[in-house]
Amino acid sequence: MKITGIDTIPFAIPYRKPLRFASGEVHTAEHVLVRVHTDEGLTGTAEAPPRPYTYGETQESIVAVIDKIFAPQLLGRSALEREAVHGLLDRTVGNPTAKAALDMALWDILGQAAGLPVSGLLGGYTDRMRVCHMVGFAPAARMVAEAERVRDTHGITTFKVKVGRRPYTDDVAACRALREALGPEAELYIDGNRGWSATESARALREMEDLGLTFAEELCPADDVLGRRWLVSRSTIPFIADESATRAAEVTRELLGGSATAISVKTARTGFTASQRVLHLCEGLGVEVVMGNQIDGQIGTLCSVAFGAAHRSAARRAGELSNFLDMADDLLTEPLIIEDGALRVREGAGLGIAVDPEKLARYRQDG
Ligand code: MUC
Ligand code: MG
Repeated sequence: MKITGIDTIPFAIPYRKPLRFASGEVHTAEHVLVRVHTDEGLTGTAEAPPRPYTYGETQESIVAVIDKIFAPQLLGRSALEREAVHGLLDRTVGNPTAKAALDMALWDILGQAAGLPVSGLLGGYTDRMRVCHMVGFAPAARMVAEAERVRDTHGITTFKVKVGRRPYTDDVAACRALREALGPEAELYIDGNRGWSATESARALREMEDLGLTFAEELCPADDVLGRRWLVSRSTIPFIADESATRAAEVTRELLGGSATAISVKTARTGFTASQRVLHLCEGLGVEVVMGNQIDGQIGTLCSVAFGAAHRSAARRAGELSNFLDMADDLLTEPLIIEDGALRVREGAGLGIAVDPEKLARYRQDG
């Protein structure tokens, strides 16, 4: 089955409420819809979210690298030979979300060709994941109100709290307010997006020791190598590497170097093929994983839950699958629904992504 065409369609959907965190903020989902067409009439679909503050990609760069570099390499190749495709993509460094979208679109084609759901092909462990909601920067009372609304509306009881502001005591106060409002049954962990120094992080962790946090993620930069190792060595909770350890090689380096003790897996940046490499590496090393959120839209979220639910070690913890709730709209004909704190995998062959043509026409930016 040969690849005959690749569409890269930039689109923009506003957020009702922007998401703010230490390394940036998102007001509009300016993503790229990626579609891979084949000579047998099957089309694979995925979504690439540019995150310039994390990977250096922009919406324009994603379109350009696919149109100018990847598409010419892939046209005419078999859509079922992912290893060969990755051999070609890997000749270009960087561009993780562009490569990941192509990988997931190919898995979508594989699933459709086999008449099987991708989640089943990947591992088929379960049909849903518990959902964790990510709470962005705001005054403490607004963060509490958001968490309570999400809990009451969707049954979500796990929250990742964005930290990394200065003074760090503002974030400590927000986490304390969340714990007091949500009670001991809520699961809370924090993500600093490299906003604090190692010493600020250590102080903040000490002052939050009684809050029962499950994890701490990227509190300080991994590039502050010795400071980060010092922090991780004294942390009493697992320390998640997110943006500092994306590819398997980085994961190995950060874990063996003592700069992390758990890993965030994001299909938006490693697709399914490289996410499996990261996941299996973590299993082999005996390290916990969390399914992270790249501030995905509904298409990206569907990919994330398909992968997370497929694997025992990924499905063990709540996945970060709810940020699309803050978007004013989305592209799917049938919107995702989070009920009783869980999101289900889509049934049917492939990934089950059906894009609403009217919505795509409304939000696409390429004329
Ligand atoms: C996260 O887990 O850090 C914010 C920046 C980014 O790259 O992803 C989000 C969420
Ligand atoms: Mg993170």
